[in-house]
Amino acid sequence: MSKPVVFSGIAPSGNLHIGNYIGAIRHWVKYQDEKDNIFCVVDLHAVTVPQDPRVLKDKTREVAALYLACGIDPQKSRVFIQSHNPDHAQLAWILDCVTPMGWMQRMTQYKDKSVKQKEVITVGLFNYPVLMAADILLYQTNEVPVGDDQKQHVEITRDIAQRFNSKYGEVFTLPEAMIDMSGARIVSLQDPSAKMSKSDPDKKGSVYLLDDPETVGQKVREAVTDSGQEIQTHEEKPAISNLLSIFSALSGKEINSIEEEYQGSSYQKFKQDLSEVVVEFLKPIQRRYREIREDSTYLDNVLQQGSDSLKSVSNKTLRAVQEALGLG
Ligand code: ATP
Ligand code: LTN
Repeated sequence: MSKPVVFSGIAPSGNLHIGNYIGAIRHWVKYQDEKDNIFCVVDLHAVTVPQDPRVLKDKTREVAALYLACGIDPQKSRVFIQSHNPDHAQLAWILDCVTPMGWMQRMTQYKDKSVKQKEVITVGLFNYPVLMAADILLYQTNEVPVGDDQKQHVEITRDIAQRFNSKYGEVFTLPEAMIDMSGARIVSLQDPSAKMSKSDPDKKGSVYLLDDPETVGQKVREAVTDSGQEIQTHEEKPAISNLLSIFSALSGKEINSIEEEYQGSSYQKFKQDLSEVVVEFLKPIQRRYREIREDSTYLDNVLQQGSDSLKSVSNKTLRAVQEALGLG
């Protein structure tokens, strides 16, 4: 039997942080052997908000190198850059033409981002979920491993696929979001009511995968805490609960056992140990990252092979779509 097709991606719109790792990348790595994996650097999504062109090119390679440094193995997974395959933009246009405006207007990420956006809000930002649907549907994806914030986008992808299939015939596989509830929403170290986010202008809210040990120590030390003393997961203690989730995800220890270990300890001691856990976790990733970035031919080859091998897959879907619509 063939393996389930997994597709996921991250936009190179800023620095990757431990929320991206805990909510998404670690699950990609974990199930690599059991699935047919496709991991994309979604640069077309990044340009839905203004980007500096020189920075974007470099960030795109940085994100790809971080996928590999975190454990994505090009022998087991295909890694590529979205804009290297024009089928994504082409299918997105067609899906734009079958997606009702009202569906997009309900998308919470669009509502959040359009409020924060200081410059003009583009049609691209509004249509973002349709491009995401195209990414997923092009490869007849079964599973989409993402953090909690992307659930709504995967649901709309299913709705778009269903609408297309019922109007024009069964072309698309219906994908499912794979969301592991532990660590699906890591929150900002400065504001536990907001998720940790690449685009947060407050850099102290996020621990980036490429932060040096001193910066990690400082960010963890300065992380906000809740009233009281207990180091325990509780809905009234969102800041400490978040630090416990991070500790657990990056150390591999169960939350219960961490709570037991720190019973009666101070926040200060807990934070000190947490920063060590984070630093030790990041060390090998940063080392591999530097090796990969030093050998740009290797990275370029991986990305080229990824997109070359996927074009025949996406093209097959696109042709079926064109045929179904009577295009050409
Ligand atoms: P941006 O601020 O540019 O929207 P982001 O930091 O929110 O970026 P995304 O590119 O939207 O990150 O997300 C990439 C992947 O990481 C998605 O699967 C998303 O669900 C997951 N993810 C992002 N932030 C978190 C978080 N704070 N906790 C858990 N998962 C997250
Ligand atoms: N919208 C996603 C990034 C993304 C994605 C995808 C994730 C674009 N296309 C396809 C999974 C599958 C985000 O995390 N902001």
